[in-house]
Amino acid sequence: MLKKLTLFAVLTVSASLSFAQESLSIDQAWARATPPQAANAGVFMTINSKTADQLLSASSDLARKTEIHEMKMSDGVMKMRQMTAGLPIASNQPLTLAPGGYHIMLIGLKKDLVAGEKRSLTLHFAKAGVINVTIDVKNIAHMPTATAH
Ligand SMILES: [Cu+2]
Repeated sequence: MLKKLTLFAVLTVSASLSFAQESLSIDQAWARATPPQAANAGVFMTINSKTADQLLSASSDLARKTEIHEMKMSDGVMKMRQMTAGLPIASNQPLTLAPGGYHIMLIGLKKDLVAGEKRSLTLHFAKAGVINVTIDVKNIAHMPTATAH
């Protein structure tokens, strides 16, 4: 009986450890396949966090610069700006980066993004720290709004 209790305690501890590691997760990171020699590309995803956090910055070796951007309709014109302070993430409220809204901007692409490929991106969070993300490159037509880049 005592043995069983000890085993139970060990299992509980390891379960709570993995719970802590997974307090922040990234779903469905993707980017559009780019036309040949495109200068820039956007990366999209959904960020889930059990605790409030902040996406501070992103980095990657796919492009010269990697920035956090917001696209917004302003006076009938699609405008894009860099979120220099990063993106706040509320607890248990998925934050979706999607075309026409928040995105990670790869500026000065070093190589075309080809449909079917997987690329990697690193995200830096205030609390969750460094998280590596796999980007699925998809063959999705550009929306007219994307030309605002
Ligand atoms: Cu952008």
